[in-house]
Amino acid sequence: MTSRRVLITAALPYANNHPHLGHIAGVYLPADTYNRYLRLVGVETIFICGSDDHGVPITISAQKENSTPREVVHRYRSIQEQGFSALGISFDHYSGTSTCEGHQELAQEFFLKIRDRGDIEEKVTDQFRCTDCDMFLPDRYVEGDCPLCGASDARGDQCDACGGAFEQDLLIKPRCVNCGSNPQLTSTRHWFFRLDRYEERLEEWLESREGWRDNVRNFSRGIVREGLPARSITRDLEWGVPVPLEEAKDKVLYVWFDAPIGYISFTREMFRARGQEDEWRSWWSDEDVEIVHFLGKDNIIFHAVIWPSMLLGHGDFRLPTSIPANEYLNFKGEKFSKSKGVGVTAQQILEQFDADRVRYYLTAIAPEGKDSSFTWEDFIQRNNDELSDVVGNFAHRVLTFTVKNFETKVPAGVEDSPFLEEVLSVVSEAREQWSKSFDRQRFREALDRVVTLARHGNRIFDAAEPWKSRKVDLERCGADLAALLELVHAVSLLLLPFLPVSANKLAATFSDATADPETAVMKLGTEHLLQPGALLNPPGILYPRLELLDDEEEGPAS
Ligand code: B3M
Ligand code: ZN
Repeated sequence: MTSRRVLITAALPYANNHPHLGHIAGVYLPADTYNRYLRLVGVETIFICGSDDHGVPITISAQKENSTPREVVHRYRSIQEQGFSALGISFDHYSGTSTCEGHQELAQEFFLKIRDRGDIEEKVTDQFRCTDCDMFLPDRYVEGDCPLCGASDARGDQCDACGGAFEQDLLIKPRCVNCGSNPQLTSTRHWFFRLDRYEERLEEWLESREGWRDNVRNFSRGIVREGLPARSITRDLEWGVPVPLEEAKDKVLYVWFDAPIGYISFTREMFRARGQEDEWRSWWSDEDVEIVHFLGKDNIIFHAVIWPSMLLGHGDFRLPTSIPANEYLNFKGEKFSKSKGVGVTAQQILEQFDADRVRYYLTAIAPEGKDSSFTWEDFIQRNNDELSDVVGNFAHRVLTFTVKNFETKVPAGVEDSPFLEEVLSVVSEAREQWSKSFDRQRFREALDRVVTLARHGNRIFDAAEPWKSRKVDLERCGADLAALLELVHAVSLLLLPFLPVSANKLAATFSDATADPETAVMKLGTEHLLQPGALLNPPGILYPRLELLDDEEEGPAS
């Protein structure tokens, strides 16, 4: 039996913010859920993430907070790690681009290898420079009026108000973000990645991708077909990976050049820490490994066009197998945004609700094919209508009935239940569809399969009427209950990737049968799996109904 191997990454968050539900729903939660699913069905995986420490976002935060980039990174990295772990998002390794052993060297190696092929060229260009601050003002360091729509807070070369992009020198009334003074266009030398040389190979590769989400594939192909201009990959900054050239001493690599290399350097760091010196290499170079990058849609171009070009230019590593990018989760009609104070952070919601409630809702409304919207009312309602009234209620009915009438043990005689066949058939159908949805990376649909299974459970419970048979034919009643317990067991296992804490509690009811959940999942629906007479360990009410708080519009009080 050849074992399948999947390397999962989640986009590296800039180390300057509190993770909010938009990030979680779009990137980290689906990645974690997918990882849990794969492990549950016996696939070998590694799950890699860490912080994106370099670049202008971090230096601006440091200046605003009157601190250093290193301090900012240090502080936010632990905030982010805590947020992720509180939500049950468990990486095998969480590192950071400014601290990972060997990251800098690997990024420099990429630069030099690509340059050796002749695919990096130098150009002198005009960039804004602030004389008062004595520095060049890359990207977001300069603000001004948008040359396209006139909005007053366009940043660098793009405007959030109209979504337009333009050359930096077109910005009207430019000002330095630091000190507000008027910067001057000044010439400076930079290094450009000749993406045009990769167009054909990218086009061919993108065309051959099967099973990708349309948004990702079409968008990337469109960009490549339009033609790829050379992209500047160096910056006049102090914070970052130094450009490995004598003549570029005061420059660093563009943050988007070094960040994705973190996926590789973090993998290497993890294996080395485990004492497996060279194991990382096979994960990045063996043909059988599937490399899956989870990210938000604003990162597609970097992962589906630029990063593959970098990998081709380096030559030793394989290209991503799939790039499940999500659309946005909105909050009251606006994109979640820390800087604009729109949305809810992981920490805020976890002060009021268990992680599994958050995981449930964010998966149920995951912005997979299009944007979706978070509202508090809907959060409460989906949790109550589905998790409490369908899943929780079904498990609770079956289990309390067993506790009261069958000494908390799996009753004997399941084969004699006329409902067994139907139970096995809905379970095997759910199990199969659940896998299919997961394999297509449709997590929302996979979750829905499980809720539907629990709905079947409630229906079968009603049809079996154990409260009646109990009085006339206790054996028959027990047989039906045993069949229904099979169904509860199946629900608990299929929920494991989504709701690690509560599903584990439910699965622990059947400790005999779930000692080895991997095998149990494989067998679901093929035969009955519970041992007659096995003692159960029911969890009590798993999903009590949630209340909408007074301050519902604003969400739970903080
Ligand atoms: N830090 C961008 C972002 O947070 C960036 C992702 C890097 S993934 C290599 O949107
Ligand atoms: Zn200035």
